[in-house]
Amino acid sequence: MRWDFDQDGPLIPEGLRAVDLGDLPNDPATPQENRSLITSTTASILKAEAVPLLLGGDDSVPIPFFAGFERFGPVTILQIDAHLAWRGERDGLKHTSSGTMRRASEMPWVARIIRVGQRGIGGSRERDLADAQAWGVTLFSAATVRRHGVQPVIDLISPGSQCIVTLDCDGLDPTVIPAVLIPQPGGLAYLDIVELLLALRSGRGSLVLISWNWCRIRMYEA
Ligand SMILES: [Mn+2]
Repeated sequence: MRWDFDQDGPLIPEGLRAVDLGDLPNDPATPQENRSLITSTTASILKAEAVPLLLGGDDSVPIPFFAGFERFGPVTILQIDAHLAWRGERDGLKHTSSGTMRRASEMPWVARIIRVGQRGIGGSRERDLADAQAWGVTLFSAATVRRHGVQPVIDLISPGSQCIVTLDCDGLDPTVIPAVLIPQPGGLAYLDIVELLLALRSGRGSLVLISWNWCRIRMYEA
């Protein structure tokens, strides 16, 4: 058994088992089929009362992942990202990495959205920010986290709520993960993420799920 110093415990606690389902088929006929496959796979894992962990893709991949929770809500989404991702559409397309959280906000089973790590121009337009705030999104910019740590974020998550954690790698500082599409200095530290996840595991969220998006790998919508 491997000891994990971040958790101050075993890497995988007793009674839990990690199962690798492998890659989903990566040659769907259409982007819509690709999204449907992510949604149906997520829903079937939840139906089996397991915790889905999605790795890979760009930051549009969480949209069909969130869609898989339709019959398993209400959920709180904790998103760590340098960007606001609240664009209505980009180049006429709705399911892009620029609109991830706006799409999430349109899902009735998403009760709350908490965002952490925004910085720089964050890919955001002023009206997108106004829309996000009007919806009720709570934002903790990277500068706010640097000033106050992650405890104010943890305090906002109701104990026992179902929480989806979605981690866009560009939310972390590029000295931690440089292989993202648009590296931007000033991001969260590795241990900020560890602290957030451990707080959720210890009873704040009854369900912790991570979609870990390597922004370097693009998933295009036709
Ligand atoms: Mn991002």
